[in-house]
Amino acid sequence: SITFLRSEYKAPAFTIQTVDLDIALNPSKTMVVNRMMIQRAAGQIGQSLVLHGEEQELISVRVNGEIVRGYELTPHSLTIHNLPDQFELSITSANIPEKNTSLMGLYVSNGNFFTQCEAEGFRKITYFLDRPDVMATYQVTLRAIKKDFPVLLSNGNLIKEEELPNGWHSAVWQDPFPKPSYLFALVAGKLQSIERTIKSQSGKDKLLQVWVEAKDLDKTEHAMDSLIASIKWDEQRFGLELDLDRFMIVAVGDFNMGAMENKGLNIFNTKFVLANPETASDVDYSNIESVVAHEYFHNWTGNRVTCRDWFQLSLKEGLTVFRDQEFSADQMGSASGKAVKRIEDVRLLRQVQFPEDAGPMAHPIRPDSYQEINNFYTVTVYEKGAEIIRMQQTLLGREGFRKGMDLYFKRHDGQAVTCDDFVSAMSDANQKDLTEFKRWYSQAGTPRVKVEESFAGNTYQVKLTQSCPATPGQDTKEPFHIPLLYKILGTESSSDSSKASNEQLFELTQTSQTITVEGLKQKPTLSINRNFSAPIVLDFEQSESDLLTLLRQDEDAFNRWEAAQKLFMRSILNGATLTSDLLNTLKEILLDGQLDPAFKDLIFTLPAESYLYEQVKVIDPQAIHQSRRKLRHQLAHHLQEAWLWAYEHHQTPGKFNPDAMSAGKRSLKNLALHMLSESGHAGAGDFALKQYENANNMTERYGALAVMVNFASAHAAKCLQHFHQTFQSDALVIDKWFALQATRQSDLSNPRSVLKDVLALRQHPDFSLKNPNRARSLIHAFCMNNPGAFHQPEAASYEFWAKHVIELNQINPQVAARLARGLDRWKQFAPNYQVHMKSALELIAKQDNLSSDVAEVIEKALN
Ligand code: BAL
Ligand code: ZN
Repeated sequence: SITFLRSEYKAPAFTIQTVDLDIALNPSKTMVVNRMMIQRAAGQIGQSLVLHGEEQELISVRVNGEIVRGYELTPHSLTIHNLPDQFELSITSANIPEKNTSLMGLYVSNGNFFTQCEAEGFRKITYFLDRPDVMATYQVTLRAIKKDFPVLLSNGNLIKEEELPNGWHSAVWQDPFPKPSYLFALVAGKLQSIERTIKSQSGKDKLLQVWVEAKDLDKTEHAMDSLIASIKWDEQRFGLELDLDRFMIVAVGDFNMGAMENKGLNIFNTKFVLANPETASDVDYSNIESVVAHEYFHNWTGNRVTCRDWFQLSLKEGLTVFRDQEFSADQMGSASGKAVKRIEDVRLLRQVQFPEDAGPMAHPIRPDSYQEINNFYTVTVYEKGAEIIRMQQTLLGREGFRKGMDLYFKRHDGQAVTCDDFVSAMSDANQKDLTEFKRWYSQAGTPRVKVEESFAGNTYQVKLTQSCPATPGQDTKEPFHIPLLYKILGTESSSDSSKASNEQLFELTQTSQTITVEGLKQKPTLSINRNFSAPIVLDFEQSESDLLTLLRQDEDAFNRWEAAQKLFMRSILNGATLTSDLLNTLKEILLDGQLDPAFKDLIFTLPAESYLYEQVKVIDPQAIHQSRRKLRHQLAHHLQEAWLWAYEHHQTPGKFNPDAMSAGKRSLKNLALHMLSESGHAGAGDFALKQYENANNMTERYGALAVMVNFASAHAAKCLQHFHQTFQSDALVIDKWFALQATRQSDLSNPRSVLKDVLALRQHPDFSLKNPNRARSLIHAFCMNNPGAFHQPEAASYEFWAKHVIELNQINPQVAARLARGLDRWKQFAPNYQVHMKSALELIAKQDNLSSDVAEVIEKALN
């Protein structure tokens, strides 16, 4: 396989100014005529034109109207020699959308046509310079049989519609903004829309549409509201206005990713569009809001300013995730809501990104190499990328960050640029040297900061020492520039309390530095890395009494939460008992009527198993799983009365409202139900059944069902069946039905029981590996989201995993490669697991016809 290197970037030898596509849509054979105006770039005399192209039948090539025959064609490219400096190139080709199960390029889903071009899908539609630094303006003519495909959509503005002979019709779309090919999109089929017209900042009318299948029209309101809120937010926070007259969102049931930011025509996985109270949970509502925002925000950070090459992916993704995180935090409506959002984001980072950064696929947020770019749409590029943007805002302040954004757009609007260009704009707008900071872009691995406190003779000192573990290809690391927000608590007795009582920013830039505070009468309590100001691991043996102080009174809600997480982690990993001080504090928190219920819910959400794995040298997954369950049992048992109070006092009567406060109440109520069941409360079974039967929303219904299934209630089977029957025509809810069973907790006395259920569900008539959401709801859910059931010291579940990676590899390489990541951390596991994991990996490695996607992941894991 080929490895692509960032250092080998070369500007294209030709540029394409305009693209005129004429596409006659037919599921079994779609014809594409692509007429381009092309120019030789300066200094490229004598170069041949090498276009990307895959899985197409090439029909003809014309230069300035004349047929060309002397081209070279390979399965991946078309090379044309002896070209003038400026010419019209017209290429006719055909492809077969209904046979396209990779869901890249043009494909059919439920009888309708959709495209996905990022990163390299456009080359399956036509021959092209399919790279993001080639930006052209597009005009697109779509033709199709009208009765089958009444709606024809593409990027930009609709300029003409026509009836054609034989029941065909056509539509012409023009996108006024130059764009790279990865932002091209078309949609055709039987769809309907809801629309709204709004006025943008400068008073222009904007038409907004959400397109879905007719049966889903009643599930579009939340996506539309989220879109309008996103448009307003970007105007207010960054002064960025929607630049098109029309903005469309389309939902599709077969989709590899969450959604795609095609210019003016965002295509979404149905999971991130469709919602009504009966079918979507609070988590779905909140995901829809943030994904709609994310794709909309790409219109500026990604589309108006795009990436020079795919190594720069975080330029648009890290920045856009940061923007959607800030938006969602602002939508929470309260300070505690913002903290809740921050905690949720950090939980995701630790659960998924920290393991990635410590495993065989570790890469800097701006990778130096890849075999398959699809494998680099990672939590590192996205979520860690967002943390690196957030740190720049922390270092420069919100106003400074805004100045940097303004300069970035002023310099680079309409261009394809690099991460360095972004940091230069931040640096120049603020006259701040970010040279060392840029190591965050080039070095992989999660930095660790060791914190050592001392107190002597009224002087308090904190010694900070940073290090970073080796990662593939990077044995040693230079120090990172780490912004640490901190505050010193308990300085009331200080002679000059003003000195130490405010939150401050410490910039750790060297291997070791010390913070000194003089004039204290007693040792204070340190609150550091507040609001998780840097994406690091803190090695800090803070005393239980200091952690309890933080848990009780730190006004930084993140560190309050963090204190509880640390104490829980010590209990799980070291078997430390929960002291009565801790239990009393937790009880006070749970019973505190002033505290945000969503925050309480997070306090009692234990560290994820995948994060716990990162804390030990050798992973014994069953030991960690059982120890974690034991801790949960203690929390359930000791606080039983408080859980009962929480269950009874977090009702949300009346019409369903997805707002943050109501959602928080429901999540705490569901947790309380879980804890009551765990504690063996006599009423728990009844509560669950009643909650299931009376629920007017999916969050409560699903929460109750989950409790019944996880605690093997006598009603579980009946309710599961009822749930399936009630929602059988709603694919997204049936996905939940599969996922719930795939992620249920294992019976400690019968560890194979979940696998047995999953094997049976695999044969269920509703199951299909071809639909990515469905595949993920069962296979990925079991293998990646149920570590306690999946990891057993035997071959069975690892063989199940390998078999499905192999099967999916034939159908959809991207979905297969995600699953293939499931054993990334195998070398860290205890030998009795490792041996079976290795065999499973080797079973995949020896297959012929592995896609580049799966091959790269498995090769790196075994290396
Ligand atoms: N650009 C791929 C999907 C997303 O990140 O929005
Ligand atoms: Zn994105």
